[in-house]
Amino acid sequence: MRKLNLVLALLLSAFVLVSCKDAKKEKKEVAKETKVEKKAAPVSKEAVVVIEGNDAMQYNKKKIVVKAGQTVKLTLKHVGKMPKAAMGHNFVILKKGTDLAKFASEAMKAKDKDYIPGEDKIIAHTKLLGGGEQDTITFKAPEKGEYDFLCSFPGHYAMMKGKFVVE
Ligand SMILES: [Cu+2]
Repeated sequence: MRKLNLVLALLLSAFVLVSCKDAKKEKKEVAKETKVEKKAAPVSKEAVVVIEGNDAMQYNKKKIVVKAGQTVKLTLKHVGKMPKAAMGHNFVILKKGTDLAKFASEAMKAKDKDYIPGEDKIIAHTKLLGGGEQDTITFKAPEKGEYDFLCSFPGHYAMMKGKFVVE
């Protein structure tokens, strides 16, 4: 009888040991999962945007979306072959409340400044490019909202415009 009790006690302690081990293992696994989750939600500080303009007076994007607080690295590529004087393209983002048509007509008169009439209505802009050229600009995303972008080369904004969205 005593022997039996001893065996039972041993069995019991072995069982306790095993279940303790299991509990530890589980804890470890939970910790692992939490770590993985943290890694899976990276906060990208930079938004890389590439937009193209062509000889048919078109951008290849009508909408660009970035996140508030991001640094935007934007590249405009003129993928056409025509010279700047005939088919120049730039990329201009306007401040909120700026009238697109009015800005475009002011820009038309600013040929000596590559059709940038002044910086006060502009959040960011590239250089004016001819076929085969490209320009990259870096700027801080403005506050959340929708902004107009356009090419300010005379007559282009009717086709070359879109929305720059900060969410
Ligand atoms: Cu253009």
